[in-house]
Amino acid sequence: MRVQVGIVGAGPAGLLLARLLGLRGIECAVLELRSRAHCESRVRAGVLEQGTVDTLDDVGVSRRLHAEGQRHEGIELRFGGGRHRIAFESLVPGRAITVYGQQEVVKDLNAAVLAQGTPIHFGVTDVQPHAIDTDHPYLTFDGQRLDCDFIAGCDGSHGICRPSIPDGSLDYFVRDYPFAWLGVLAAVAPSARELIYSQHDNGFALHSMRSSTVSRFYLQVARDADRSQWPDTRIWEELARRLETVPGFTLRAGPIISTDLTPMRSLVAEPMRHGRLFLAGDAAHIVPPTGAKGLNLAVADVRLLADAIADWYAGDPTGVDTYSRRCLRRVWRAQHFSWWLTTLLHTFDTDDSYARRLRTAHLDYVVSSTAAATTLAENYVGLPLPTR
Ligand code: RFL
Ligand code: PHB
Repeated sequence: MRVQVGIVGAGPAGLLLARLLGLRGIECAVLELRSRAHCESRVRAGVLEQGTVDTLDDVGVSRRLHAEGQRHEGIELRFGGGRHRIAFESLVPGRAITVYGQQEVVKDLNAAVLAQGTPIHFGVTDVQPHAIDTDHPYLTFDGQRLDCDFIAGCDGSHGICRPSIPDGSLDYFVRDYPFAWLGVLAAVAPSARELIYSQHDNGFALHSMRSSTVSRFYLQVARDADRSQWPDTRIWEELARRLETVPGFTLRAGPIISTDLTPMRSLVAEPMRHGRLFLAGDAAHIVPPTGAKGLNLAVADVRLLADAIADWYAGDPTGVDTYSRRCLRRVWRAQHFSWWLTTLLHTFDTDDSYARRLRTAHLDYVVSSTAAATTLAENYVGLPLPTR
């Protein structure tokens, strides 16, 4: 078997790359470890930046997103019992976020990629990149061989592509936080129209949603927490406490559909290329979910990668040679933003009364200064996407 680009991983990065390349007439194939049903039901991100929505519009994969997703022109910050709206419509006019589940994006992309005739091999085990230092790289899987000009490693943070790069070729930059997020999906109408990020002495809480009947919440918990320590009644009590305001706020509770635990971590592997293997999305970098940047960064990476590969086939290798440097600029901006928001909104075991006062002063500045609120808003809705 031979294609121009072999893509490992059918998450948002791999699927969008397959779509972008397909539209340019570049032949590819996608190899995915898990089943299609599994990929389409994994509950993860919910916030799409303006540039991500624009990209999905460009590739003709946004009909359902516009029909079923919700456009939000603000978020709320809560601390000390107060509530403060960060109003995108006045701070960053014309830019907004769209709340639409990542698994819905994946469903829409799967359908478009298969419809354009690009094969997605689901449930393949033992994928392995070879000869990435040569002009003739190839992938093996399940006893088969796929020759290609380029390999795109879009296989997430636990994938095989990054570890297949020879030891010592990548620099790693890592920050582990001493806590995790307990994610909760519940069959209950959202308790507010917009997302609420709440800083509380007991820890951070986030109110988000998926539809008019499904809410999504997150609670800061210990890094080694386990679900048995968090029975449903404790989850609802803690959410109500951490989201509390003066005057009161009523949190709607309902049946919990599922929970998940995400240890908070930042990681960047540089450069995002080794020979003919290009890394994109979580395969190259992860951020704590506080800034809602992970999926959006994956989209920004593969936009650049698709252009770079198309230019290479047209005889211009510049884009391929500068791919890593151009991606990393945005990646590090997102690293900083995610670290900043995480530090601002979470509690740390090392906090003393001085640290708590500093945090309150910082939050107070963010919600009372137009300059500070604009910094939050423009990073949150997403800086303009890079061009070639
Ligand atoms: P993915 O989605 O992990 O997809 C990688 C794919 O590769 C497959 N794979 C392999 N395939 C073949 N061979 C192997 N050896 C393989 N190993 C793995 C996997 O099965 C999978 O299908 O990476 P990608 O495409 O780079 O996309 C990244 C995003 O998924 C991730 O950054 C976001 O989910 C992060 N994130 C958020 N991002 C946002 O932009 N906005 C948000 O609101 C947001 N919220 C979140 C999040 C992530 C969370 N968790 C669970 C980590 C909230 C949470 C709780
Ligand atoms: C979500 O809805 O899953 C979500 C929203 C905002 C975040 C992270 C996750 O920062």
